[in-house]
Amino acid sequence: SGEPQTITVTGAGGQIGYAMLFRIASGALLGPDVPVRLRLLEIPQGLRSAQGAALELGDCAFGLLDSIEVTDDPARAFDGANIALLVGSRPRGPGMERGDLLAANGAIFGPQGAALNAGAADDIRVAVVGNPANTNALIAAAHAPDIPGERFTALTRLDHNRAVGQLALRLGVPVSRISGVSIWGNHSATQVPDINHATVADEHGVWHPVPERLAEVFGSAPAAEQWLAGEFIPRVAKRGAEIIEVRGSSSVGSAAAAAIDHVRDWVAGTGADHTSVALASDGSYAVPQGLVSSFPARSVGGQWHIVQGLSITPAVQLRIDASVAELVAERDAVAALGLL
Ligand code: NAX
Repeated sequence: SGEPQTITVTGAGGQIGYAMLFRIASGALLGPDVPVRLRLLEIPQGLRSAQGAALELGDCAFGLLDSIEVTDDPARAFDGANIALLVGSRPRGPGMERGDLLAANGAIFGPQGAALNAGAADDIRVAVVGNPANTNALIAAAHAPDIPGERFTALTRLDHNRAVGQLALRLGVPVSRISGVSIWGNHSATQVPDINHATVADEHGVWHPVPERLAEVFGSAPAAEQWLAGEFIPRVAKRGAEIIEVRGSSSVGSAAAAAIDHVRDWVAGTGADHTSVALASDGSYAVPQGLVSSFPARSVGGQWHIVQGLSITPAVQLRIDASVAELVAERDAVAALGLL
């Protein structure tokens, strides 16, 4: 069996943390051969809840679970961390201005970035789940000058998985027959689900372009476009609100599953299909360098590589421009607050 890996989960006393911990400890993150050391970081109000989760994890007698530690000290939590799942954040309260939200999260993600910089393992990989996820990742990275910027990512895999799920449903195929979906931009209502490079396998395993299949399903290409703009994109972008309405509580299990997919693919590789991940732009697709934006990406050799050379339709480009503009505004706002 492999060397134990240290996995730090922040907000571990919250809902997504609770859903995530059992799967991490059972091997869903790093596979059945890698023992895990869990570090659960909470603020003082959340400690009891995290301690309760730790008690239950012990009761599972997971063979891979090497140890669990619960703490409210970021330095302790990130010491030697190989993987950090930054879930705890300050959600937007009623009447809270965007500036207040960004400032409150800067006060969380700045110090956590500094603690990662001071103590994390050389191979640290960071996935930010807590919203506003892209900009929180930007802030954390800015406080970790010794960690390569590419190690800071934010979660858009839930949006990606939702898009795959909705497309599969409409085409009447299992998700395993869908490939090549992309999410661009911010993890927010401006996110851009893009199916223009997606393919769908028929019952013989032959892959067909999704835009062509949709045009067949809807009778014409314009009718398919109408479905994409009027139903598919808003449904994916507003799925969180739909879940709250139906379930009476926010997305928890699917968010935890997406975070695990994100890290597992980062470590183990994506194979032929690409996925979506928010990472610091290298200037690809004219997204300003350094901005943490979602791209279609493959993981090879433990590193994300943005899929290059995709042709962007004019309609998608307009949406990407709006989402990137939102990210630039968030970055400028946190820069003005002195958080970068
Ligand atoms: P909860 O409120 O259940 O849990 C958050 C936990 O974080 C709480 O226990 C709180 O005490 C803790 N916390 C707050 N500040 C902390 C700090 N400085 N250090 C350590 N812990 C801290 O929220 P939950 O439903 O678990 O959601 C967590 C975050 O995920 C929210 O910001 C939410 O908006 C975000 N989401 C992001 C998604 C994505 O796709 N990127 C989707 C799901 C989710 O909405």
